[in-house]
Amino acid sequence: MYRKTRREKHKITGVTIFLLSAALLFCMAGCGRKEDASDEAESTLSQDNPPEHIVTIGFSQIGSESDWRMASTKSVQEAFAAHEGFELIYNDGQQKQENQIKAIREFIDQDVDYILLDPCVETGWDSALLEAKEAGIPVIVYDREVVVSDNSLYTAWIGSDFYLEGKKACTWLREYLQAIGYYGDVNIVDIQGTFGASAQIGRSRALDEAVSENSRWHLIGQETGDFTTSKGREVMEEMLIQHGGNINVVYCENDNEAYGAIEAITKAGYKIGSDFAAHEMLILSFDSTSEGLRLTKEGKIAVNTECSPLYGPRLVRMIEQMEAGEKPEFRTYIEEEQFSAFTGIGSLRIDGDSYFVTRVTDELLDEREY
Ligand code: GYE
Repeated sequence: MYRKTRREKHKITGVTIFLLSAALLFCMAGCGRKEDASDEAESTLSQDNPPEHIVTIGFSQIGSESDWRMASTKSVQEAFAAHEGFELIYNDGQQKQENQIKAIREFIDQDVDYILLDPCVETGWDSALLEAKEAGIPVIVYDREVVVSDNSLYTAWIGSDFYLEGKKACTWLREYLQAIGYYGDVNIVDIQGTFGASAQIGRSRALDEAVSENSRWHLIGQETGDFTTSKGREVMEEMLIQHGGNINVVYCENDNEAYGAIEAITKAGYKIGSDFAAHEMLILSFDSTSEGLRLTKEGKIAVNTECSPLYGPRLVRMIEQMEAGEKPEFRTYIEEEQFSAFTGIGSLRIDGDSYFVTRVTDELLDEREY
């Protein structure tokens, strides 16, 4: 569908250029000229061996801020490299929207066939996506979302339900506190993701809501750790200076922030755990990278809510589908799990649906691809 529209546009431009050039040549030659033998041979040759159509895809990636991100880049690059006929042009946005917008414009100039976009933040894409649309280039958004005034500015989105991820984490916490018989006050700090990113918006919103629904839960600190280990550590250090051992739960919006938070807590002389009277702190995290799961198995991360970065094969399928003239689903959520070393909670019930909580085993760690 999309390719046809694009080709049609090229055809119109091509025909116009051809007619103009033909007229020009005719005038220059005075009365035209006969095709000579070598011209004929050349055109026969190109008809017999039409050049293979290489599908070019401009890939605007956010950056390399986390283990998740590196795994996502690898997954996309490997999946397209494994299929003949695709050429992926990678661009690292260095966590800046302006770089990603610049990349989109460069891809348009290069006349790529598709643009693949993982948007660092949700808003501010309207003009760049409109330019892509006007150039007839379909844009596939994946992982994080874009919020635009006109949804026809992109072709499809595939990603996680970040709000549901947050709800799973908060529901697990509520169940866990009940399971250990803790009914006191819970002081929570939130190390948020990059402001304005879908993953931050959904996960923070779920926590904000859970706090307003549980009268004994108190959100005493909330600051961005930008999804990185170093910023996660820095924010945790500041929170410890401010609140000391009064912090009970640290809600890290990704695994890298959790690595940093654990380092800061340990360095400050506190322990990870749920003996709040002894000033232990409970860590919640998202992503479930292999290092994140290792820490979960050790009990350093109490619950790790999965967010899969393995989009490569899914995106290849989507583009193959479009190459075949089919229209992909406009929105697709991927399914994800939750992991913990605590065996007291087998599953969670959220809005009428059940979600299993998987125990982290060595086999699971061995199989983990990222
Ligand atoms: O959780 C984090 C990464 O957009 C889901 O971005 C992604 C998030 C992921 O940097 O680790």
